[in-house]
Amino acid sequence: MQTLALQMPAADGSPQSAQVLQAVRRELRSFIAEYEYGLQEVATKVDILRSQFLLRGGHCPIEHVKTRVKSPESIVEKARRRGVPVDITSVREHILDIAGMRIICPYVADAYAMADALQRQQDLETVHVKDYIAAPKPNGYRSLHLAVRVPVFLPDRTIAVPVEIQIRTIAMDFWASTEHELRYKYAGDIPDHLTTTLGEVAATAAALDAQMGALHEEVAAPRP
Ligand code: 0O2
Repeated sequence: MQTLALQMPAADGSPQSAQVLQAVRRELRSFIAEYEYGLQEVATKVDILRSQFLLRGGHCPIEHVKTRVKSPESIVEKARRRGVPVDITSVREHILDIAGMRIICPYVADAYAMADALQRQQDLETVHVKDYIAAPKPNGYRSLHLAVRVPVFLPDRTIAVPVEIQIRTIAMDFWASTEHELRYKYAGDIPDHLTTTLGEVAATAAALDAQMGALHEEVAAPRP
């Protein structure tokens, strides 16, 4: 069961092959369901944090939240790209972003505040933190990535489900969405002149974040 391939075997029309297909479908459904449950658990935590920030009447560091579970095709593609065997056991262990949450914040300081608020939660195990805000990728990508494991209580056992939480500002998200679309359009090989433009826009977005952050601090400070 645990080494079942993540891809559908070819059907040959025989009753045996129909049974195998049905078993693979069931296994795949329950594999994906684990990640959906993990996302629900983390989404509840983020909802509670948002509600608390709003109840306190101050600034809310959460602009909006998106979640997604990677499609089986995309899991297989990532496993191949990383040299991970395409079976459930290996994928479970090595691909940590099957469940993904994106938290969009107004300001850079909010992104770090959200990361701290989540890391303080004792039942969330932090697997790693990648700070692409402090150290942006060469193409200009900025974001804070937390890979966590969240406990999910099933009827007969508890599982620790990996969830990747990407935390970024509105400006970082705007840039990343367009860069992602361009990467998709050019199948990963973005033409040089667009790569240059993306680099320039990333610098503009970083400058905007810095200026908006400074203005927000001014708003929060007592009036002289
Ligand atoms: P999708 O469609 O968002 O799920 P990898 O670099 O992916 O082999 P790792 O360690 O998972 O390995 O990388 P990392 O740096 O933690 O990034 C994982 C995710 O961050 C990506 O998932 C993207 O969502 C996002 N990301 C990372 N770098 C970039 C970038 O340069 N541009 C944009 N737009 N997004 C980025 P996937 O699986 O690539 O895609």
